[in-house]
Amino acid sequence: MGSLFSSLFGMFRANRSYKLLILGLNNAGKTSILYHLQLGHAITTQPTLGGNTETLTITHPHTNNTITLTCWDLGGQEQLRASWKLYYDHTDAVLFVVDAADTARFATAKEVLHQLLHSEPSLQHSVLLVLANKQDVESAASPAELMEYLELGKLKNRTWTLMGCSASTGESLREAMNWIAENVV
Ligand code: G3D
Repeated sequence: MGSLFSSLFGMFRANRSYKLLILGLNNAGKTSILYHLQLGHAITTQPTLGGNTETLTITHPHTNNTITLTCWDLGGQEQLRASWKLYYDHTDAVLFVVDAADTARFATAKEVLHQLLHSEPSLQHSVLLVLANKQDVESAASPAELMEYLELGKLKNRTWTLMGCSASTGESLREAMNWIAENVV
């Protein structure tokens, strides 16, 4: 089927549940990444928070591996912030997606990311993968440029990385999931 996820299970440990959050500003490409990952699978549960959240749960039939991905927009929806906290507990990894071609919103993305990491105690132990998405767009900032812009060097006591990717072409999504599988303890 060409599904990325069917091969992903080989990367993750058996008999273990993984909880991943895909977060970022609207239009960053979160839903596209989610759909890319589930290609060939039809195991989707539908929005629970006013239509802004999508959750995908995949269980491997033989290894009892379960991977839950929850995806929502950060920024501009203050009224929902309290409900998001329900999803933070026991998060293994945060995938923070940035539209690398949308330079006008880098400042907002940076603010939202740092606020998230500093104000959510339940995310303290999550690893962080920042995805500089839309690398197929010519004007996109490079991963190195975005890393500097987002001031990721300021992060202390956290396992993190930044990778470029394209949800349109699928570029680097496999590497991204591999990094998560290797870095979640
Ligand atoms: P969101 O879930 O973060 O809000 P979406 O973002 O996944 O809905 O994507 C927003 C728009 O960006 C979509 O375009 C989508 O096709 C596009 N997009 C997502 N990822 C990429 C990428 O890697 N490269 C390019 N070129 N476009 C991307 P539309 O036009 O459908 O709104």
